[in-house]
Amino acid sequence: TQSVSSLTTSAQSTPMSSLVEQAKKAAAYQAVDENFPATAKVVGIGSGSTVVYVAERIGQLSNKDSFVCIPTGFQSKQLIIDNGLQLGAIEQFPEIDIAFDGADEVDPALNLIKGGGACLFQEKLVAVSAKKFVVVADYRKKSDSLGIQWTQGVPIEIVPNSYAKVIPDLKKLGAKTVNIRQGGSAKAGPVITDNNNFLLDADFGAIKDPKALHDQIKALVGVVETGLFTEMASKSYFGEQDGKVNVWS
Ligand code: ABF
Repeated sequence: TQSVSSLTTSAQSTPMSSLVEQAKKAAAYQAVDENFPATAKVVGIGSGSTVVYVAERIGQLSNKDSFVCIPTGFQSKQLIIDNGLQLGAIEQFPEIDIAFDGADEVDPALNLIKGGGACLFQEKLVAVSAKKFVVVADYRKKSDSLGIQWTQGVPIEIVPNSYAKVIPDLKKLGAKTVNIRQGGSAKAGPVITDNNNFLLDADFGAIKDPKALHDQIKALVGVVETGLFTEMASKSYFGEQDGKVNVWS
């Protein structure tokens, strides 16, 4: 078997990994250039590898001392600091002018699956607190229907001692498999979120109605939040393999 990072496209000999990197950067730079309000005072910075380029681009703005940035997790906080941006807390700045974040999967109605990076709660808090929420991604994240491209399941944050109840409840709602996300090795044990919770990954196959599924999951005792983000994003920027950027709105 060949690892993804060593694959090359047949059209050109650019390694797949650098095509993806270029796509992420192109999407992020264009999203910032087209959407960043000159008068922004509070800016949400999401998590993941595409947002790295969002923070880089925002860090190049000459007025970067005139706004604060609200993080969605530890990595996000580091990105803000590393790019010379002012760090703020959402408790202090609950009204966000614009937020940028990545996604694991995006459908044409701009429903999202997020949480592959385990920061979904803070990401959703920032997204719903923002007047405008812009998604940045590469071409692999586009999907006709959620649950098709992202096959690891819907990330769901739960209170730790509720898993034995929530897992069968999710299966009753139609989940084919539900896994407690593990920390990378058998010895590591469950991933612990920034809020000291567990994450479940529940595979529902193709999701016909993301909002309805979110509502059903959210109603289960023990569930803190789901990685289904509906009616939040106003635009999604996808970097393509040919270097262009596709915008869904
Ligand atoms: C965060 O980072 C998550 O919600 C999502 O899981 C992930 C996307 O990361 P990347 O940009 O690295 O694909 O936005």
